[in-house]
Amino acid sequence: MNTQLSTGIFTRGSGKLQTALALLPLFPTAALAQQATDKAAETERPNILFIMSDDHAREAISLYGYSIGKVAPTPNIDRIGREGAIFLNNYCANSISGPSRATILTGKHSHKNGFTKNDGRGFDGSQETLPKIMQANGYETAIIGKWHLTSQPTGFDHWMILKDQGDYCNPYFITPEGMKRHDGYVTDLITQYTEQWLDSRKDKRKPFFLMMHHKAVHRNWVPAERHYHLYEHTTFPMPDDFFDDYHGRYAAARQRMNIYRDMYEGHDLKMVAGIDSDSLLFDRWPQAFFGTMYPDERRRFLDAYRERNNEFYSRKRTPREVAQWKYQRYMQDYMRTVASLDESVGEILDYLHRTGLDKNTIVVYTSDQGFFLGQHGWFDKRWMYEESFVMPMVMRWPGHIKPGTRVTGLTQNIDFAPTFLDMCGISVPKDMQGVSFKKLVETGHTPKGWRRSLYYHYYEFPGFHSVRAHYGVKMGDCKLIHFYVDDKWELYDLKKDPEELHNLYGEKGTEKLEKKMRTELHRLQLQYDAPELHDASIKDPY
Ligand code: SGN
Ligand code: CA
Repeated sequence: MNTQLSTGIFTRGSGKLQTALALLPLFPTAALAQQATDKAAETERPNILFIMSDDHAREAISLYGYSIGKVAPTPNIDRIGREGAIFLNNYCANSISGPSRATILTGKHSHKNGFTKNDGRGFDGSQETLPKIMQANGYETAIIGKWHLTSQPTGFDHWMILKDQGDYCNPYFITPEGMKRHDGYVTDLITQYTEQWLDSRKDKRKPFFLMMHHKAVHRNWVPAERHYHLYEHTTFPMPDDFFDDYHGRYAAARQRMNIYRDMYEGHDLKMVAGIDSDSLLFDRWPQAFFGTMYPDERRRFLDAYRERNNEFYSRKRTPREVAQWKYQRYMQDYMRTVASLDESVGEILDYLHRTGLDKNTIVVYTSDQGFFLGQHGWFDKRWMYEESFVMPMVMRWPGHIKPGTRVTGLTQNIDFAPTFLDMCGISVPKDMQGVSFKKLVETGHTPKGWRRSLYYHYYEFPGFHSVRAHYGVKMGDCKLIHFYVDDKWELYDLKKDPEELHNLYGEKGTEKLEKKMRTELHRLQLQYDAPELHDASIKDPY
């Protein structure tokens, strides 16, 4: 058993027992052996390092095997999945930041934890949460980075959170002592503060639960200075449906999240007024974002983009060519900020290795939701369409998760809290709506009776990007969505139409399928005690 552990051969079953037995030969007497067993039991409880980035699309993680990864790989994030598991069907319950975070903390859908939209009302921190339960069970808890739930964090022994969304350059952090600006690039600062906290823990025998929440790769995609020129000669593959006409999809035709129409040219795309200009084109919030750069930083930033910005003006371009140019600029900056995330993950994995913490730490990398990288011509998220609904996730836990595991069962962010509690041997409160997927990740198999469908509900309308509120169900290869404000339905067969371009709803021959999906939707609404909303009073601001 000892040999098996030390050579890294996968063993399942009681890790506690294995470690205790592994220590036995060192202790001559039974009493000492007992002490060792107790000590092992104490230290055996795994630590959890939960790394979550913001808006990181599955397609932008090379382990998932998409074409973007071939030109812009993420070797360190991949390492977690190679040495552990990759999740192939992991989804969020409500594809937007605050709600996803609230769901992760509570193990509940938005209508149960009360945080349905990013509307500034704040998370009710008096409710039961994952960190509170971990804390009550002897874990040291911390959160460093993006919080985005307005109210002050509860349940954490240590917290250091970004102000609101956080800035890329010289961001403000809030701690119980107040708010302070910190010089540096946000991803690097979060990495540095995470390591500092790990170093400074008072009682190192106590296991920890640490949430490391990055701002990257959130809009407006400002890279670290060292990455300004990365990918400048890379052409990113453009999705086939980039110039989608939204035929048959009422809500999709009414959004404001189009790369070539709705991106702000200065703020998002770093475009300037003309050849050799230092004035950014439409920069919606000049005080924030680039406004947090020091003058010399701003100069170096403008200089770095100058040649490529000049090139843009070097010849006349058709609207279609401008759209293509914008897509490349978007992808280059998006993947540059991903590069900083990947470096951060590499740094943290090395840190865990250096300190020996890697052996007993569950490392998770995920994103608060998915993101559009040009599909339908879009950026942002919010939709129940696959690109934004899916949450990429990889997880490493030596001795428990076999390297190369592929989790194919349907998992959702309501499951994270119950799973972590289960992995730490802590019982799961009955009112959590998620289910532990520990068995799925430990065995690589989906047990009989595991869920066959997922419930989803997006609420934030009217709101940024004008995505109409909707709920829906995904089951097998099918998806049924109800945009309830306008009472419009969509039905997709993902096998035949993975890009969700062909709305089958109301088409002849789909009646049976529609009925089946509707029945399943109602079953889920009952199961989760979810309201079926029909609020026709909400008006579209556009
Ligand atoms: C900001 C962004 C939006 C984004 C929301 C929510 N605009 O308002 O594009 O949808 O955050 O994002 S920005 O130009 O101010 O960045 S979330 O990830 O926090 O939910
Ligand atoms: Ca987000």
